[in-house]
Order: sequence, then C-alpha cells, then structure tokens
Amino acid sequence: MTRTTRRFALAAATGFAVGLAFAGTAAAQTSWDMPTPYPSNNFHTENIVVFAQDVETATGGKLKITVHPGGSLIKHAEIKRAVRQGIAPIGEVIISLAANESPVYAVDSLPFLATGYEASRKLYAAQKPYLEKRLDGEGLKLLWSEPWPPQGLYSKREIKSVDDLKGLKFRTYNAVIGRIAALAGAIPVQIEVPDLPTAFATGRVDVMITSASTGVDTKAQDYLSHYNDIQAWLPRDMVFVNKSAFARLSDAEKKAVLEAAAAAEERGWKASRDEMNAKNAALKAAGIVFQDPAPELKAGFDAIGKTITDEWLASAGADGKAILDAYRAGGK
Ligand code: PCA
Repeated sequence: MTRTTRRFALAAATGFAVGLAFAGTAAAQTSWDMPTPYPSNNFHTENIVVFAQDVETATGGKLKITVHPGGSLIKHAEIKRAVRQGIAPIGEVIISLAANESPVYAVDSLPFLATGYEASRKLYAAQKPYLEKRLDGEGLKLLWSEPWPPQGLYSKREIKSVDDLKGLKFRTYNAVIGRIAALAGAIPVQIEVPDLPTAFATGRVDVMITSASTGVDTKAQDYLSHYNDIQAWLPRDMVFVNKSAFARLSDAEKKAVLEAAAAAEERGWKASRDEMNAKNAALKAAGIVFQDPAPELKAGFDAIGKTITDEWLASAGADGKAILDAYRAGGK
C-alpha cells in the first residue's frame, strides 16, 4: 500500500474529512528540474529522459523530473554549483569540467590512459570511490557516470603532426585539453557545445578534440573538413543529486531513483558504443575526411599524453597513485 492510499484508508476508517487525504496527496508530490548541458537529441540526454520516466513510473508520479537540455535552464559551467546550492536538485555535467577543482575530476580525460570501452570501465571502477567521496564532501551524491565515444581531432585541413597545430586556436571543454593545446603550441579557447558552430564560423577556433557524436550533433561538416580518429580518451558525464534534496525523499522514492540510475548507467555504456559506430559512419557519410592518425601525429600525442599523466600524478598525490594502481591492477 502506498503512503497516500494508507492515509486515505485511515481517514475513511476513522471518519476524517476525505479532503485531508487529498491535501496529503498534493503535498507528497515532488517536482525536480534537471539542467543538462547537451542537446535534446544527444544520446546522454535521451538516456536521462528515460531515467526520468522510470522514476516517475516507479513512484506512481510522486517524483517528477523535468529535463532541461542544452544549458537551457542553467549553463554547463554553472550546473555543478547550482546543484550544490540546491538551486537545482539534480543535474548532469561532464566530470572533467571540474578538473581544476580536484585531480579526481580529471582522471577520465587523461590522454591515452584508457582509450577503449573496457579500459574506460576499469578506470571508472578505480576512480569511483574517490569521485563519490569528493562529491559527498561537496554535498552531492553520484547517481551514475557514462562515457562519450572516443575523442578525435577535427580540423579544417589535414594534420600530420603535432607541429601542424602550432599557433592554431584550439577549442577546449576542460583544463586538460587546455594543457594539450599549450603543449602543442596552440591557443586554448574554452567553448561549450551549443556555441560550437558559431565559434568556428566566426574564426574563434580552428581545431577541436571531441567525439564523432558531438561532430554530428553540431554538423561539423558545415565548418570543418577532417577528422583524425586518434581515440585519445573517453570522457565521462556524471549525474548527481543534491544530498539534502535526496534525503527529503521517501524511502520508496530513494529506491526508485537509485534503481533507475543503475539501469541508466548500464544503458548509457551500451548506448555509447552504439553511438560511436553510428556517428563514425555518419561523419563519413556527411563528407568529412575520416583518417587514422599519421605515425608522427600519434607519437607526438603519445608524448603529450605521458607528460600530462605525469603532471597529473604529481598533483594528485596518494589518491592519484591509488587510482592508477587500482586501474592497472584491473588489467587493460
Ligand atoms: N562532446 C562534448 C564532451 C565530450 C564530447 O565528446 C564536448 O565536445 O564538449
């Protein structure tokens, strides 16, 4: 019996005004607004919409989550703070957007550390306890995390070596890419996905590293011509909830959220693989020159990746070492 029906039965049995029972029903309904950064037709967003539907169904409509995609309610850069402050109860971000707050937020974006889905899942397992602890200290509870497809290099002409990137304006979505750009002698420019087409069209940027998914979402063929499939890393998004907002839910609602989140995580990992295959094909079909990296380019990026991982380890201390040790113990 649900809380509402129990109350209703009690009210009827004891002769209380039935209206009171309905007042109780209205008060038991919770509505959550959920800001997310990526477009409504992106696979992460679609997965979140299914999560919201699952929660609504499992709670019999008592917890309703309205998804606001594309930074339409709150801009990407503000989402984490907004959920910490309870301005929004729940949200999605790419983890590495917070890389400058703590090394634990950067580990899934270290270039060439974990470049395939299996390795990425192992890295997540190694990172997760530290990620949860860090978020907990910020008043946030991790619900799940899922990867983007592998990151490749987009440009307006063929790039054969890291030297070819010198002096170019390099679009970033986190501080780690900023460091890649700097090590390549390029100029980092932070830009969010909704602003990409305009940024390229107006010459604010020349190159970017992102997935085939985002290339297709933003119609990269309109402003770029080449894609180098360097498979540099698989950055992950995370969905988290404000701990106080979560604590205010009934036990049944908490269970519904956690179960829907666990299902979303599994769906998200699978959807990402499907997305990689579908969007690699779509990029080619759209006329983008799709290439494997030239050996010199690969060697140059490998060296940059090693430098960045060493720098990260130096800054991440004992926790960083423990994450990498756990990852490597999990085998690649
Ligand atoms: N797309 C997002 C994050 C990683 C990705 O593949 C972006 O370009 O910002």
